[in-house]
Amino acid sequence: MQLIIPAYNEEARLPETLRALRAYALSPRVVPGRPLEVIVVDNASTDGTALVAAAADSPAMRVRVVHCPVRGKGAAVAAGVAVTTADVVGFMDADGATALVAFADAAVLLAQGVDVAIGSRAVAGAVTSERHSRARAFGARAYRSLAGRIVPGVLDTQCGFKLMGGDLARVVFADIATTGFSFDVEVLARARTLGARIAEFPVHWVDVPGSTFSPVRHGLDSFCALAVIAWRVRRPVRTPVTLPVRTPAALELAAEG
Ligand SMILES: Nc1nc2c(ncn2[C@@H]2O[C@H](COP(=O)(O)OP(=O)(O)OP(=O)(O)O)[C@@H](O)[C@H]2O)c(=O)[nH]1
Ligand SMILES: [Mg+2]
Repeated sequence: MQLIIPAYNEEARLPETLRALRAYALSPRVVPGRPLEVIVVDNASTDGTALVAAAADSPAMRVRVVHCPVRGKGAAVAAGVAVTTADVVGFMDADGATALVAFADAAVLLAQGVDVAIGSRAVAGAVTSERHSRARAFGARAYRSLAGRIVPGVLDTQCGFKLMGGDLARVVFADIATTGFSFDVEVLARARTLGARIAEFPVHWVDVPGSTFSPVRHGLDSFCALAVIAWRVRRPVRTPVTLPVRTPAALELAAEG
């Protein structure tokens, strides 16, 4: 399995996340499609993000650093997916906000035939500790309700943890135009257009200080991006695409997880 971590000025938060991932990946039967390879995608970081990522590389868990020329979380994740080859591809935030048991929960869904397993803070069973300001919480609620119109039935498009079939990920991300924080909504809408089965599962999520999301700088962008996505995904797909079917090997690996 290949896991993408977009990272912008994450020298403080990334090392602990990579340490925890390595320990988790080494514990038995937890990560689908072992061995786990991590692809850290950096762009424009002005700190030692690339250095701390490279330092975490080990035979037990390979860590590769990819540089993305385009700014933004969406652009970074897309650049990461573009270099993947694995049967199962995932992405996760550098802050380690989502408890890693999410791998095991997502693996169960993939083994059951789900194409996109998304961590959610909004379904029954989720445990969250938020420390966001009232203004941000209000913005998040408005955002969720608009995003829910684009991908009906999905309650939390923005949790940073998602796993999906590798072939599906490569097809979907090849066409993604959203470079910022709203890219998840376009990914889910496109995946659904291709007939993918999407399932949310509850996560344990803690707010980790040091967010790169600025409500003022990124908030308005994120809402505008939703309008563009709604317009883009309504347009007919130009070339007919067949939904890639995961191989039995991928399903077995997921089940083993
Ligand atoms: N490469 C890259 N990564 C980014 C960029 N912007 C954000 N990220 C990464 O995207 C992930 C999510 O960002 P966070 O800062 O945790 O923000 P968030 O999860 O949307 O919001 P919070 O709830 O405040 O944590 C982190 O791993 C960031 O480093 C960017 O421009 N380039
Ligand atoms: Mg975060």
